[in-house]
Amino acid sequence: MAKSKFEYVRDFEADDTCLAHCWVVVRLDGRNFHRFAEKHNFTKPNDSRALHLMTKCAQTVMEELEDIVIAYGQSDEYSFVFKRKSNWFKRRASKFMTHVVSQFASSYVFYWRDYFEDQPLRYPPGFDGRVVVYPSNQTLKDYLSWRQADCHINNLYNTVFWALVQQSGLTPIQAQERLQVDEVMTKEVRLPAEMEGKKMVVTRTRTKAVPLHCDIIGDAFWKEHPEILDEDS
Ligand code: DGT
Ligand code: MG
Ligand code: MG
Ligand code: MG
Ligand code: MG
Repeated sequence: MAKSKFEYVRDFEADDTCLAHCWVVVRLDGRNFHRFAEKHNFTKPNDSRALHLMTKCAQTVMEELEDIVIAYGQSDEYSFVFKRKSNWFKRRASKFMTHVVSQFASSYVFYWRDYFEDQPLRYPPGFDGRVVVYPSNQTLKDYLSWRQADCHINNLYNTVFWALVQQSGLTPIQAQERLQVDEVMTKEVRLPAEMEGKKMVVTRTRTKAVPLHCDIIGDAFWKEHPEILDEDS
């Protein structure tokens, strides 16, 4: 087919190919979920319906899209890691990001009723997305650790801190001292009892994505799941 004289406009498209052999991470985040949580009567600080819905959406993304090896989520955000050698859509960042975010957002609406039952969805939620590439296993693990540490700091710490102050009558300083034991979070921890002895297969894109609620900062998780960072998976 002959090229039209208009073909040249393609040259205006920017090249957004992700650097070869790097881990590609897409992180999405709910738009103005401060308001969304209020309008939908989310319980504070954690609404288990909302969190489980987020995880259902992440599972859907992992099952519908190619080459995602792990996803990590907290609050109104989720990160998806594409394998280093993925050549999905020729590694175009915009393709990775838009497919992840649109699949997630439509799933959020599609599965809303399964989790919120008698709480109607009052307006369409939105999510932003970004792509970051990480050049080594260590930087990827540090990225995921950063997100889990963020979760820990924002969520667990504040929850327990205010419970100690408001419900147990401790002073803020006493509560802070009590929470010093949080240091153990940086040590290697065991997987939850229900996961022990279980063999998990997560290397194939089309296998079922399984939600785990465990520490990913320590080495135990990564030793238990060497396939995630395996270059040839
Ligand atoms: P953004 O992301 O800049 O558009 O604005 P927000 O409001 O989404 O801010 P962000 O993402 O930094 O913070 C997440 C908000 O979502 C935060 O205000 C608390 C709310 N949120 C997330 N999960 C829960 C939950 O389980 N329960 C309640 N009550 N609120 C939650
Ligand atoms: Mg934000
Ligand atoms: Mg948000
Ligand atoms: Mg957020
Ligand atoms: Mg098309």
